[in-house]
Amino acid sequence: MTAPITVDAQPFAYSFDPARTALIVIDMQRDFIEPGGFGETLGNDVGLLQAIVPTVADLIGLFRSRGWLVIHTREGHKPDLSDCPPAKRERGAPSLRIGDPGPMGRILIHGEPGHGLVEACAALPSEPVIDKPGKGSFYGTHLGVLLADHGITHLVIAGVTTEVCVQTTMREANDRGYECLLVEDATESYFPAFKAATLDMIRAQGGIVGWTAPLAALKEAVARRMPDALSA
Ligand code: C5J
Repeated sequence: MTAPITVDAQPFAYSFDPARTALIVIDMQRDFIEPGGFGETLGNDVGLLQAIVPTVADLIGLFRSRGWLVIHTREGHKPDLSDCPPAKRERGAPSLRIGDPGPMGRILIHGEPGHGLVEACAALPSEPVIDKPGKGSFYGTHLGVLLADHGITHLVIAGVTTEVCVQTTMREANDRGYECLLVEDATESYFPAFKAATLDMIRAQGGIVGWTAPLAALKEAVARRMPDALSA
């Protein structure tokens, strides 16, 4: 075990061993973040999500600079929609639904332009990308096996949207025994009040779902413990 890194977090300090920690970047996909995608067709202001892209890229860069594990997820479905329950497809805006043709190809369908990650947060060929049919990253995926294979016990979490796929994944992970830190300024919602409420819920009752901290606190903790990471 390497000496732990301790982050000034809420509701109290978060300590992690980098060798047992993965960064999981949730659904930084064009369909949620860029104009013309699924998020915008649902009537949302994607500008809110676009604003965090540099911070998420910075966080990914921090992990890459140390050689720590980075995992990406993408929400999406097979072209025949066999993994998309009608209950999921039939809800939402009346205009465009999952699988319908949109400005960036079929909405949330594997391989379509909108399903891809935004360029600034693209995965390296060596980084696992988990394709998930649900909001949580464990449901219907091999994420649990992947984490077990790497001996991961701690997850640093970022991505969109805070109260949907990010929170669902964090709750799934918490129930499986992972110690989770959500990076506050590397996650965003179309609804600022929902983001604020989610951060409050996560760290309430002594960290019932986990911890939260800004990226600056994480970088400061890494730099304090490993000074050569300062440039990340
Ligand atoms: C949503 C997600 N919001 N990635 N997906 O439908 O949070």
